[in-house]
Amino acid sequence: MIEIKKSVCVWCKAECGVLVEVEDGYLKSVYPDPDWARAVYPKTIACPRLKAAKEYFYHPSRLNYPLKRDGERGSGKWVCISWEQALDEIASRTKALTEHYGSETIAWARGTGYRTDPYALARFFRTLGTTNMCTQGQICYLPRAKMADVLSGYFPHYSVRNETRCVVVIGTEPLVSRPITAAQIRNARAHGAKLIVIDPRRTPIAEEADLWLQLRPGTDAALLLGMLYVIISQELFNKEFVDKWCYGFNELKERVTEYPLERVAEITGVATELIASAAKLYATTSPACFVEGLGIEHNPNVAPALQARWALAALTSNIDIRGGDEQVGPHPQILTDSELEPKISFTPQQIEKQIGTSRFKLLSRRTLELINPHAVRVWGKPFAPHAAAHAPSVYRAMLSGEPYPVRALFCFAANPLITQANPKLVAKAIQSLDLVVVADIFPTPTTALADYVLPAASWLECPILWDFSGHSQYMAAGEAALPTFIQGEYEHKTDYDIYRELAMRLGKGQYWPWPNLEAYYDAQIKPLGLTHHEYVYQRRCELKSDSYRKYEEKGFATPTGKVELYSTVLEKLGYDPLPFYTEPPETIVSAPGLAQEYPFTLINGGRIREFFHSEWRQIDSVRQLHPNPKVQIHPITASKLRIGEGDWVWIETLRGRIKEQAEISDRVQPQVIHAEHGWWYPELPESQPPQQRVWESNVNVLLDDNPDVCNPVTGGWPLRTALCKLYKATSNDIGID
Ligand SMILES: Nc1nc2c(c(=O)[nH]1)N[C@H]1C(S)=C(S)[C@@H](COP(=O)(O)OP(=O)(O)OC[C@H]3O[C@@H](n4cnc5c(=O)[nH]c(N)nc54)[C@H](O)[C@@H]3O)O[C@H]1N2
Ligand SMILES: Nc1nc2c(c(=O)[nH]1)N[C@H]1C(S)=C(S)[C@@H](COP(=O)(O)OP(=O)(O)OC[C@H]3O[C@@H](n4cnc5c(=O)[nH]c(N)nc54)[C@H](O)[C@@H]3O)O[C@H]1N2
Ligand code: SF4
Ligand SMILES: [Mo]
Repeated sequence: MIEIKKSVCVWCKAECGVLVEVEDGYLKSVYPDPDWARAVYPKTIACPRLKAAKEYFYHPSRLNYPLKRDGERGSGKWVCISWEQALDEIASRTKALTEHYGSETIAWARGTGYRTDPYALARFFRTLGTTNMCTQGQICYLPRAKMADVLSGYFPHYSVRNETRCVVVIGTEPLVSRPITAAQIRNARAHGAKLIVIDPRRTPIAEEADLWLQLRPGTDAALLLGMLYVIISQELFNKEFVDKWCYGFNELKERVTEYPLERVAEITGVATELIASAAKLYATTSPACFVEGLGIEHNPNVAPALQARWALAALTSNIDIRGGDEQVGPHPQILTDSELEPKISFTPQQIEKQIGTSRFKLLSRRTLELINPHAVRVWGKPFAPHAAAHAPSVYRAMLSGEPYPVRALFCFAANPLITQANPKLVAKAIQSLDLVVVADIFPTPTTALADYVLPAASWLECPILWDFSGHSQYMAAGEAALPTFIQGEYEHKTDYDIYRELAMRLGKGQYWPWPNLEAYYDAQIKPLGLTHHEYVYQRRCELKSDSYRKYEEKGFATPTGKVELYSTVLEKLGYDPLPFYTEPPETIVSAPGLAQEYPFTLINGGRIREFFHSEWRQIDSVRQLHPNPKVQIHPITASKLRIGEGDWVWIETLRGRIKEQAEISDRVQPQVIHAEHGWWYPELPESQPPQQRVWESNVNVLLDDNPDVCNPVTGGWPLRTALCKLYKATSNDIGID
């Protein structure tokens, strides 16, 4: 029998509505859903991943049964075991460890959303009583979201509309990373919007811009402070809004006097006239909104850059207006996990034990305590309870036993051996543990170090309820299209089922009354008067709200009820309440001696259309489109170093070297190079030493995660500025080709 199921693809951040054709439980095809309501849905997506859905789902290397290590860690030797055995053994080993060391001895790692239901994941570890979550959110999305919550009472997740008159794209290339946002920007452009792009590379979106500011990597905070200088000194701000709705204008005004344009131009390398034009264009063209990305979040100046970004939006009264930085608010009728079960919160002792948050405080529960009463006042419910341990500190604790022993890691939907900075330290830390459990869809360098590898279901097998942790304009839902289990062929489990079945074995079954993920979603949307299945068929994808200037009634959801130019929350946490600029730890300015040997600035990670982080390298039809990692090098630099197009080159920093293939391009400046991230070689056997398979083209080998160089507020590690040198690989060290 052929059925058409309505699903949501989460293989990248477009999160497209799709229809899945299924015959007797087998996947026939997947294609875009023509009725998908997301505003500017590109109806004909030429998406290589979607095209390869069958190849992915039935791939011969896919994990189909639980595996138990049968040799040294990393030896590539495994035995297939039953789910019963795997879950029983994991539960009893977990119990033994928590009884001996306390539950905080369990650390957990997760990657980016939307994969593995974030609420269910958090519920599992909350019931276990451990706060030691390592999340990529620390350098992706959480700084943006939390800083917006702290300063303005809500995080608008890309609110470009046709009415938007000016878009500031900073540190992101949405044409690759967020196709829906890119389409929204182009629609707004077609309706007359202006576009300002701030990026050290001439990206395709920069080529479409009215103004492109090619700044020196890592200097965004200074650039935005320069724009504030212009807006304040030329009185381009909205006085009425500032008087009534902004807190700390005079303090900001004074701070900004430290950033006259000549100084900012010197720091950023952007001409004074261009900064002034960008400031004027932004301040005089309303509604205006920001589309910010990793150029900010992977930047050592992440916190003050975000403060300056919010000050710009506030001074120009672009907050919570249609087409500006909209404040959609959490969905009033979708229950968060804590609303469903308020009893299982962490105890103060467990919170106290979270590693790293007494030093890096933005993502701590203390911050939530400071802002949640105001969220309740305005939104009727607290902010999503994102609170993350400091991942580099947790990995160090595994090695040192300080501040206490961390002896186990549960890793769900993450591949830290490739995606975490300083991954050789991560590998050493994982190697040292007593218990390592990794749930994934494919074998990865991280599963290679596990004691138990659990075969997770993909989105094609899971129901989905998607509201982007309450921040998206959209709500969307999809149904499970394929079975998780076919006798004799595969035995996958949804992450939800894994959490639940482990929790039952650990005596925490009372917190898991819903037998499966769909039932859990039914409970979350119960106030809507629909089941999840009905939601998929009756609503599917919808805008959450379009009301504006809600602050006029209840104020902003901040302690002062105003947008905080001077942050009372940061002040209480012991940080500078105002934005400022500091030179990143490793640049030609801060480390001129080092720069003599390592003269280039390395940026990396600009998204690759075909891949999602470390995924898809084993899917042939996709890999063929982009077989090797590429490093962008300016023609002048390449010719000086006698590097030709397609040559393999070594990129070396103080921490190590990796090899990528040269792409000679004037999209970067001569002193800057851009390397790709996420690379490893699944075609090489897991049993061989990791040198070539895991490290050889892994850009994170080059990057630092030492807590001393992490941003003091967010804890983020500096991914986008490092000094490096570059030289051609000789024929002897040319491996992968
Ligand atoms: N140098 C450098 N490093 C970076 C970045 C960069 O730009 N430069 N970007 C950073 C950013 S922004 C992010 S978000 C991170 C991403 O970091 P990760 O999330 O660790 O990256 P992925 O490679 O997507 O790894 C996710 C793994 O989860 C598996 N998976 C997918 N869906 C599911 C599921 O539903 N359940 C389970 N159990 N497994 C699943 C995939 O097969 C894959 O192996 O990388 C960060 N690392
Ligand atoms: N196809 C695909 N799509 C993806 C992903 C993927 O892996 N593949 N990953 C997803 C994830 S998890 C995320 S977080 C998003 C991220 O997507 P984006 O936020 O768009 O981030 P990137 O593409 O990594 O980097 C954007 C730009 O930052 C610039 N940049 C580097 N340093 C600086 C700097 O100091 N300042 C400024 N202003 N810019 C700088 C780079 O030149 C690059 O063009 O993409 C998502 N979408
Ligand atoms: S992988 Fe393709 S189909 Fe899936 S969300 Fe991304 S763009 Fe859409
Ligand atoms: Mo990300």
